[in-house]
Amino acid sequence: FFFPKEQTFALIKPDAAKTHKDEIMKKVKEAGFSISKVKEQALTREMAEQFYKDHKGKPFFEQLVNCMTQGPSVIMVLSKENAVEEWRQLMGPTDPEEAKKTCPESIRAQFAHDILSNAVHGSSNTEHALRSIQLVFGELDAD
Ligand code: DGI
Repeated sequence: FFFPKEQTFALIKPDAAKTHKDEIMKKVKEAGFSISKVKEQALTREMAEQFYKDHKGKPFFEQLVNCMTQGPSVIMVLSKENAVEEWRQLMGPTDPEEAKKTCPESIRAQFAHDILSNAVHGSSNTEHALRSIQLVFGELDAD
């Protein structure tokens, strides 16, 4: 039987895409993820707002959207068993200071600048992942 692997939506944020892309990609592969799709592209405001719509109205929302749209991100679809949860584990806690204490091997412990420019993004559940994948890759596939 063939069991399709779970997919998640993952992204290297613009500042880390400039400075730590190769090191982060290496960790992705070493953790056993297959990179099903990848492209480098600056997010539109619409995309950033969709990924973070749960945070709309919070004091850091504007800054977050600006940070996410300021330059090209490395945008990926990652496949692995339990991909959504495993990618979030590899990212580590949102705040890099906490990440350094509790998950020193995580991407954020090693490459995040601060809580906002924290190197990577990943969907929090399979439904968000599917919606984000469609938003970024869906329409282009039809070309
Ligand atoms: O899924 P995560 O990125 O780990 O975390 P999240 O969904 O709670 O937050 C999304 C992004 O919003 C996070 O990567 C950075 C930003 N953020 C979250 N909490 C704070 C924050 N930014 C600031 N400045 N302060 C916060 O408390």
